[in-house]
Amino acid sequence: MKDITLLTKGWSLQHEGKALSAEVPGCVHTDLLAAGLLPDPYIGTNELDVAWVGERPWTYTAHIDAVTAHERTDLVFDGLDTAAEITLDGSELGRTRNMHRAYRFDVTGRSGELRVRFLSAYAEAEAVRERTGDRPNVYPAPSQYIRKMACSFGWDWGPTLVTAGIWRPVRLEHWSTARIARVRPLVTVTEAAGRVEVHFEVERSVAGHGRRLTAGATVAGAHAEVQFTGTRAVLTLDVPDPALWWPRGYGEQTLHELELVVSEGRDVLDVWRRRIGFRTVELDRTPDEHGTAFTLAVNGERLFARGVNWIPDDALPSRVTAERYRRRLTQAAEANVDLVRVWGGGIYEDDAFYDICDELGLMVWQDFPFACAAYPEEQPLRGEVEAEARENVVRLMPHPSLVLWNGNNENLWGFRDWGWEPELAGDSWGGGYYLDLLPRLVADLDPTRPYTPGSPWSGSWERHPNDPAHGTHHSWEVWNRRDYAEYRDSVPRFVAEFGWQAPPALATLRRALPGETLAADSPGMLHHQKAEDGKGKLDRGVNRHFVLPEGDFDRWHYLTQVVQARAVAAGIEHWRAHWPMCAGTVVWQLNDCWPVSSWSAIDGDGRLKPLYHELRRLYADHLLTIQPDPGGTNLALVNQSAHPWSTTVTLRRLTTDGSQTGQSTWEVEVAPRSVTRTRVPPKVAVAPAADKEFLVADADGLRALHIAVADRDFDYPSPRFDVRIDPVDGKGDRVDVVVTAHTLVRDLLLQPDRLAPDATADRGLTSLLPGEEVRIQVQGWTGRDVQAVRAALFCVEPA
Ligand code: BMA
Repeated sequence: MKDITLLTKGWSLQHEGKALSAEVPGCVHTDLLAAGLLPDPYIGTNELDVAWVGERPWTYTAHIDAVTAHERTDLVFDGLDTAAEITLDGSELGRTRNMHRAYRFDVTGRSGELRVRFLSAYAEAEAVRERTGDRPNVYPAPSQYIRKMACSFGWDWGPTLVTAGIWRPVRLEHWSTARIARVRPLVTVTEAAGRVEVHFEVERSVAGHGRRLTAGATVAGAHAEVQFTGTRAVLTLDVPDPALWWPRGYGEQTLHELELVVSEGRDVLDVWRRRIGFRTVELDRTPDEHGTAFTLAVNGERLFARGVNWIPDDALPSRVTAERYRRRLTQAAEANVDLVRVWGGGIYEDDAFYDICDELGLMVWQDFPFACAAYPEEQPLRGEVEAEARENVVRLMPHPSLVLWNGNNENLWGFRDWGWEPELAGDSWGGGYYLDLLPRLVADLDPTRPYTPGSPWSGSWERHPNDPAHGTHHSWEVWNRRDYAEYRDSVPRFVAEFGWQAPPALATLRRALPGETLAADSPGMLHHQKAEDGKGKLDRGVNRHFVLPEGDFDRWHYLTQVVQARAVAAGIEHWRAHWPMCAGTVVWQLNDCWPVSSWSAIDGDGRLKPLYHELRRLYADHLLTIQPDPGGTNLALVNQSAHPWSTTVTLRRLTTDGSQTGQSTWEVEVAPRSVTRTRVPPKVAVAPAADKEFLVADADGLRALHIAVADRDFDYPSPRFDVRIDPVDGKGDRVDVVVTAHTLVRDLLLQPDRLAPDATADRGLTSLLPGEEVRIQVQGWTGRDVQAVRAALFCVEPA
């Protein structure tokens, strides 16, 4: 049986003549941090002072001993970041230049000093650029000349921290006769039968060549065996009536262990195990009267994808543990998200990421790692891209959560629309990867899964790649130049990116910017804002709705977070109400990789922005919304559940002092997976310029509130409310904050981190009518000080 020795201990990092103890997996930054030789790059402007780390070569060393009774010993690196020369006892084992690949070297019978010398990623990228010539890039970074996480070089939400190191596990694998080299389970489901075709390959030792081996595969009670003398074979397992895997909200996430055992006689040589799921996935791209659809269907169930974009959860990605993935993905699931897009400027994530998505029923859309640049197709890059894609497609294909491969982020758009095409003058730019190489590889290796060449993509060069009527669309004009209400001006077929920025929680800012007197434009705030004119866009976003609070940081911070939540709500409410024409929204972005002002719903310290709580409402099976459109005002009820939704809608017109001037009540039944839209009846409608009246709709505990004018033009009363703290018996670390409104209280927010840095609240923005109360569960703070709570509470104030 194969034997594994993990090589996690005994590593050193050479630094200025000293050998620092090194952590593997890890990276130079984490080792220097642990040794106290580097200031935390996430604090203040330290990022600038640590730039040198990415600009020089680094060497890791360890002693290895590969002497065993086995016929073969392989040294296996699951990931090297990035350009490395590897030597054992002074002789070269190999060179690498791709962070997205694993590497295996035959070190049979050898022992001695293992050295992994990393070149600076800049030096490697420059050397490749010399060979291929220059290509356009949205960012100044040379990210397209090296197969390394692109955002390592900086992004519009990320620091420039050019990492190097052994970022994934290393081990020695000792084996004899044969080892399992590659397994591709092709899972299909027809009528009531599941089938797994297990395509596998083995590597044989010299002595193992031509020997008769047995391979046996088992899943869900089905078993098949084959005897073989070559290096590859296929086993087919039929499972009658298998329990299916469903996305969350649609059914169970049943997983079945698939096991492949290769043996010779009674000797088990190697075993491979993964959890698979029985489910089908299709992507409907049929032309119709509106353009070209982009609708995912799982097990035949067409669905509106409730998505978020995922970026690497740490700018030093080796720090992201399985626990951290679980925490973050559970947060996504608890916000009623059902699809996570792994964005192309990051990485193919660790297996743990996809395991957790399998368990939580989160569908995964995986970008190949190409983003926002023209990528040369010359060597050495072409061979790297092919090798990396082959390896990762095979690695990830067992996961039922994986529903879509996507060629790149925004590169088809950039080629056509951002001036690349003329600038390239015929040079390669990656089109051959996205439109030829990658689809061929996916069709060959993983033919049960759909592939799309890019996001956005309209399906044809005859159309603009970002044409909202065809395929995927990235909606960025609104954040960049317009008011969020303008999300309502179009109905794209699938919104794969859109979003609005807000700063992180106050406790996150205080930790990241110690000693700074916080202001919207204080130096640390500006350093931790990487987007072009980010602060200007935040200010203009606030200013369209509120009076920009000059010199009042807390108020600015609250209002930017309100505008972020409202902006994303405007988009999702409108687009979801247009199902099935629009078949998904993927919010930019779920998470952050350091403390920063960004489009994220969860900040760099893991704290929740009000947007996070809003997502839970926006992505629930039942959504109630009021939407203005040029012809009047509509009320929409979205029912994404499998059951009819019968409810009573009460629509009221109220004045700012709380009196009611109109009401209409009616029964509705919304069919499963569908939307009902009703015009607001004229007798309750508010005039387009109404500044003293507003609409409130209630149904089944859901609430929608509609004010026709900008908040700054609305005649808000001075908000008045009582605050009470209710201890919660038996829960030592919890209290309930109960707020009772005496006036209209709009977008009330408790910022729990103002009570204690680690305190959390179970809700975000809440609007109360006079007389209504809300109970906010606060975890991690048990004070009794009502004044402290009042200081952590915000709401909309009259202009
Ligand atoms: C899109 C994304 C990212 C970027 C985001 C916000 O371009 O694909 O590249 O971070 O918008 O600008």
